[in-house]
Amino acid sequence: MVYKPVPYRPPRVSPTEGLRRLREDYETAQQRRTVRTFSPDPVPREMIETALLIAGTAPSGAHRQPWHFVAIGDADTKAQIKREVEQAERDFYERRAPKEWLEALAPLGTDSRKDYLTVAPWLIVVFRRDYDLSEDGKRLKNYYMTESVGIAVGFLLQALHRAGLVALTHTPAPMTFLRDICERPVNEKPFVLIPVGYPAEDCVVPDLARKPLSEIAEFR
Ligand code: IYR
Repeated sequence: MVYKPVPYRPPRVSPTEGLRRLREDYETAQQRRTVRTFSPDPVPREMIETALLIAGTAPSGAHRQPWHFVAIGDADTKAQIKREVEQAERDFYERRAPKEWLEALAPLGTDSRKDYLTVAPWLIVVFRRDYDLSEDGKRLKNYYMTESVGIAVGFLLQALHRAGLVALTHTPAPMTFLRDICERPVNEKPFVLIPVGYPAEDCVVPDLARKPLSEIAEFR
C-alpha cells in the first residue's frame, strides 16, 4: 500500500471556545464512576452499536485496528460467563491473590460474587487481535496492540458515560474461556469484560478521590 494522503480541514475552534468545551467535558468526565450494581433496565442495541463505532475511531499502531468487540445480550450466554468468571474469581480471592493485593482491593468492597454479569443488559467482551490473517492465510503482524485496544476502551467508556450509561472495567483472570464462549479465533485474546447498563436505584460506589492535577502532571 502506498501513501496517498487526502485533505483534512476540521473546523477551527478558538482557544476561548476550546477551553469552554474542555471545562464542560471535564465536568462530565468527573461524574463517571465504575459501577458494580446494575439495573436490569434494557439498553437499546443501537446505543451499544454507536458507542462501539466511537471506540473504533481510536488511533492504532499502523492503523491495524487490532480490536474486536462482542456485545452479549443473550441471557444464557451471560449466565455461562457468570459461572466461569465466579469460579476464576473464587480461586483468585481464596487462593491466588497475595495479601497485598487483597488489601489494595479492600476499599473497593469487591468479592468473587459477580451478580452484575447476569443483571446488566449487555456484556461487551473486548478482544485484542495479536496478528491478522491475510487472505492467503499468512500471518500479518500487528503493532502496539495493547496501547491501541486500551485507547479504544477509553473511548468506549467515555462514550457510554456520556450516553448516561454505566460500566465496569472487569478483567477476570484467567479469561481465555471468553474466547471459546464468544467463538473467536486464536489470534484474538480477551482484553477486558465490560458490563454495561443503567445503575441500580440503590447503587453505591466506593468513596474515592481523584488525584489533583499537581499530582498527575507537571509543566516545564
Ligand atoms: N478481578 C477481581 C479482582 C479485582 C482486581 C482489581 I486490580 C480491581 O481493581 C478490582 C477487582 C474482581 O473483579 O473482583
